Amino acid sequence: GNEIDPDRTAFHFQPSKNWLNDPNGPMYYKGLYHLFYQYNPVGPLWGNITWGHSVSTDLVNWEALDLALDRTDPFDINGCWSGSVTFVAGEPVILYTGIDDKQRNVQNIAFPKNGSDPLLREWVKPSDYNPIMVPGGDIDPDNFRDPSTGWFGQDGYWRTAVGANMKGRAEILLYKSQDFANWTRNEFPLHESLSSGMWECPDFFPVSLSSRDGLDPSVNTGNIKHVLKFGLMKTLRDYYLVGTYDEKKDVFIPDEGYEDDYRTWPVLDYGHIYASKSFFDGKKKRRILWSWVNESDSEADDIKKGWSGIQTFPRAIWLDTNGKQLIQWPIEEIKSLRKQQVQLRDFELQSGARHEITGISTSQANVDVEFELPSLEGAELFDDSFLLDPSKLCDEITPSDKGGIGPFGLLVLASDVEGLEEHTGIFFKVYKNSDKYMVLMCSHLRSSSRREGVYKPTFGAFVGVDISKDKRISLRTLIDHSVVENFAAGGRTCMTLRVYPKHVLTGQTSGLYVFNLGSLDVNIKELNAWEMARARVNIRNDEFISK
Ligand code: DQQ
Repeated sequence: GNEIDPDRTAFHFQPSKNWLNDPNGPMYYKGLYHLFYQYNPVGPLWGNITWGHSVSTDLVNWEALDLALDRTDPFDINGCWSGSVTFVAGEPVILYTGIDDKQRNVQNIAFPKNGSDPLLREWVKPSDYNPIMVPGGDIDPDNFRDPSTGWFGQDGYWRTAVGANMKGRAEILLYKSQDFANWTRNEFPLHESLSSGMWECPDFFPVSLSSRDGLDPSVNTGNIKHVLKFGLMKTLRDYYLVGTYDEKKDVFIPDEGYEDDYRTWPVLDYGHIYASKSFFDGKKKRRILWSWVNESDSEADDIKKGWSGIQTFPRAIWLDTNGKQLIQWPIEEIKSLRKQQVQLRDFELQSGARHEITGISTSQANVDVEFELPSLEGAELFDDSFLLDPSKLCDEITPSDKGGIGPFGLLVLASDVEGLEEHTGIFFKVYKNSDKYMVLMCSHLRSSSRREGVYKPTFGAFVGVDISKDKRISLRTLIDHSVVENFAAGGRTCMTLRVYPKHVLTGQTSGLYVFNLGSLDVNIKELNAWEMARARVNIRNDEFISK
């Protein structure tokens, strides 16, 4: 019908309808970017999983193609689950998990039917090859999946990493092959952990210590580290470890300082994302990451709107010069969507102030702000028990108790009426812990929507910056109707939110505010906000597909 769907996004990747989850097999090939994704072709809830497929020239506008992988063979008749793409002799090859006719997780391979078609419309799954890896022995057939992009070793063998749960121990199994078709499991896993149950969607890649450029997955020389990234089924969060890859032993060795305790590991995004996947973009020599952002409303709402799930806006990722943290930043192509801009410079945000940013529409916007602190005196102390669960500390911050330094930050998607009945807060507060200053970043969703059945958690994280040095903290926020992506301190700490404002249903516009509830005045060094254009995302175009 003609009813407006206020939750639908304008520049985030989503199919025109139905269910989407994990991003799969992203790649750049013959002038086009490809993104596949876990897709239910017949409904808005998880099930009947196939690989949806879209292409783009700029990673912003997307053309929808037909399914790349469908459930047609005994080795994937119950689902084409997550996987990756590897370039083998210049041609893309898919490795993916099939749910077979015995309901087992098996690994399969698929090849382009015609590698000279830049759209890679058809894929073949040779039955004399498939399945290429089967569970058995110590491998649980329910927990054996998500083959990573392959990498090639000095010894002439390909490798791929597969997630598995071995009686409560998470293992990233390593398989080797000379021809990419026949695979043998290595005696030792690439990595294992006792702390956390099944690891899904392993992503293993080199990162440079001296540049933001991305690296081909097979690089293992020079000034580099390796990153092992994965999703924990237990917490539905993505984590990563930085370390080295010993190619002789075929094991990943996390850097010193990591404990086998997932609560201490860096979280890729402290908000609401899962099952992320990165790839090396040979065109611009960078590594790009997508993550699935699930809905936070009810299944009934998803059925009503006919769709569920989006991808984050693509992010370039690289290793911080400290060699410890991944940095994530929306790819530069986002600038093509910028429309009108408003700006604040050296704006004094006094204690207790709330100031509206006017002049642009802010339900589809990009906000960049830098807060400057005149001093760190008066920072509150906090209990060490919060170190492992910063969201608890965030939960205790309420508008009525005036803090020391902060909370200051943004209110987004606010109903433009007195009292701000609906609003989402993204803010900072500076604490002192022993003799160290720490920046807490929080998102409050408790007042984000008046709609019922919506999950409205509080998210929190400590931002990895030394605030005592430059006394500044930056925040970049992408607002797109029902999703808000936040990047603190230049992309060191990310927090993605789902927000379902109700006020827009009655034609009300959404407001954007800067605020400061701390007792210390804060200076806004600079704020730039752009209204964003609508991208062309997966509008079915039969002419494009058949050309
Ligand atoms: N989603 C896929 C699995 C993967 C999970 C199934 C992670 O392959 O482990 O849709 O979200």
